[in-house]
Amino acid sequence: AKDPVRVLVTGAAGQIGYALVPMIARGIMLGPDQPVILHMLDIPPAAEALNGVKMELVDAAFPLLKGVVATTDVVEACTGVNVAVMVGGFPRKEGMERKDVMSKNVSIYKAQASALEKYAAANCKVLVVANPANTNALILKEFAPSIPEKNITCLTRLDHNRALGQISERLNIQVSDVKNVIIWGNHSSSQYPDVNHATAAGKPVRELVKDDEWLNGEFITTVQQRGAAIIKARRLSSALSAASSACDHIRDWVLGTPEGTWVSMGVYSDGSYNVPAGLIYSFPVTCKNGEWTIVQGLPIDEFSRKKMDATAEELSEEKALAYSCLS
Ligand code: NAX
Repeated sequence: AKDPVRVLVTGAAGQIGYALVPMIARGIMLGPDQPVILHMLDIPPAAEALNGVKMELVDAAFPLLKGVVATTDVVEACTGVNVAVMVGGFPRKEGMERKDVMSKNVSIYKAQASALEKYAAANCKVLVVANPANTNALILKEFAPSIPEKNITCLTRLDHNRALGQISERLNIQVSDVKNVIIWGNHSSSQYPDVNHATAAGKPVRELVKDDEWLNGEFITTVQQRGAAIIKARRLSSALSAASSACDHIRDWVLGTPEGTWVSMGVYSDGSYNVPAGLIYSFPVTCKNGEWTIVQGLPIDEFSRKKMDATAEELSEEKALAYSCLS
């Protein structure tokens, strides 16, 4: 039998946490033969709720679940973890300035970066879900210099999956037959969902849809605004789809992407596609042997270029704002 993998979920008493931890314990993130030990972190006001989640995990009697650590202590939470899913953060509340929210998250991610750097297992893979996801990941990278930058990523897989879903609905083709959409840039409404290289049942999506106006307009805004549409409908933000996509992100990263398929991940830019180096930016990637590689050489038209640059610009501004919170 395999040794258990330790998976940290921060913000585990929250909505996404509640959807995510049973998926991990059922083997959806790391595979049906991979035992796991869950480390769950939250803050003291949520300690009792967190303990309730732990009780439910015990009650569910998951065969793969070999242990549960539920704590409000960052060091205990981070010790020995192989995978860290960072869902905890400070949400924007009505009337709050952008800078105030940024400042709260910068201090959370700075502290958690230091704890991961000191106490996580070597080669720990980190996925930041909490918003502003790209910039939180960047702060985490800055304050955990000994963690390789390749190990620090943020979630744009939900946006990617949303794009697959919209194409599937429009063409009435199974979502499993749609692939190679791309989310470029920020996990925010400036993201650019790109279908120029996407296929459905092996054929180019643009040829099948035959409606460039929809693809360049409503399709893009629907994906960009999907989070808001879910909030309007549910009066709560997306949780099951976010949790499921976080599992997809880690599973593909660890176990590899299928041949001929790429996925979107927020990763540290090396300047590919003329995206400024030093931002955490969502790119198309393939994964093999536990490492992601940016898909190279895709032709980029003028329409795409503008949208890719605009979302990069927003990320540069976020980065500047985050740094201004450090001083
Ligand atoms: P909830 O407010 O339900 O849960 C957040 C949890 O984090 C709470 O239990 C809170 O006590 C905890 N927390 C706060 N500060 C913490 C800290 N310093 N250490 C540990 N835990 C802490 O939010 P939920 O709906 O679960 O969303 C979580 C985050 O995901 C939010 O930042 C949200 O904006 C972000 N999202 C990101 C998505 C993505 O695709 N990247 C999509 C879904 C989601 O909106």
